[in-house]
Amino acid sequence: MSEEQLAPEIVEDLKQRALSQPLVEHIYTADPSAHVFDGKIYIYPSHDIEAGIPFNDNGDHFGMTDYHVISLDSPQSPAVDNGVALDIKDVPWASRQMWAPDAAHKNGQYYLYFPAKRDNGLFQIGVAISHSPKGPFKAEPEAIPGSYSIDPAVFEDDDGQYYMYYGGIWGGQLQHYRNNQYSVEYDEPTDNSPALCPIVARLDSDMTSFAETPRHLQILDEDGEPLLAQDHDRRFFEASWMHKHNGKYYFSYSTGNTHYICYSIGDNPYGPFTYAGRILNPVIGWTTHHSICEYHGQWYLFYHDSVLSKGITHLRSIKMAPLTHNDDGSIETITPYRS
Ligand code: FUB
Repeated sequence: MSEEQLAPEIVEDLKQRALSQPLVEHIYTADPSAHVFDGKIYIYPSHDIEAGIPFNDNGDHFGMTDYHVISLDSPQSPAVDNGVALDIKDVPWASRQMWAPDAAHKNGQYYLYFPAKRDNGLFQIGVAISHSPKGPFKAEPEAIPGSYSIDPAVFEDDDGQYYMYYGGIWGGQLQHYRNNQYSVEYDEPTDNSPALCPIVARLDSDMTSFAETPRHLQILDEDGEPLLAQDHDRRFFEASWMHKHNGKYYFSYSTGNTHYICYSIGDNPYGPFTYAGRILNPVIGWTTHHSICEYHGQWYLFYHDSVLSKGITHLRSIKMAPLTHNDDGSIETITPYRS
């Protein structure tokens, strides 16, 4: 393994200063997508493992093979691991790398959305269905038609429509798509061009297909101009999430190589969204990925870091912390370790 571990004394110091502790420590978990279903908190994370694949910039060492659902009766309750909810061997179209999932509930059915690579090395997004939020989930035989890239996040609007936000650059392959078509010739835009943005599509009433052609969502700066590809502190990288607060739509995401969770605000599920600031400062570990949900009037941020594994990027642990919306609609920035 080419990743270096943090020294024991640094790990001990980080544990003491950590804003919150891992929700579970018996397995590594990451990319927590949290929802309140039936009055409980259900978290749909990636299940990190040491797959024995050498570290590379494509993220092949993130070689996950199944999902576990973590539940909490309330924010103060112990987190419960509900066992294997879906295994890659039961997904006919997928061959490897089960990355960040999300879930949705409609009419008594629960839908687990997840990215994985096919045999040809391309990511697609699949769906699996259960009568219980804990699973087990049964995978549809094929991936969602027209889906690509990674990190699906499904948002239910107040009018009962569901929208999927997805995409991630570099290992997530979004840079190889234009107008929903793949070409290895397509790449990241040049520095002064608008940055690549995430994709949004409304889900069909069956929850297993898109109701419309997926489109890019725009993230604009304070002057109404698209964020540029060179603006690594603010441009979209991966880890889409949507929540609604006081009638406004908050699209949040990871900036990847600069390690921030940022947010932008819009007036409808498609945007455009205007960049509004940082939600989470960098954590220990390369990746940062989050979700936001409300429980009994208090908002929470769910996130991960690599302190438990002593800094190993692909062995992460999910955490949660209270999140505050200020009166002006801004979100207070969270720093994950006390100084
Ligand atoms: O967990 C694998 C990948 O790492 C996720 O899909 C990304 O968002 C990053 O957290």
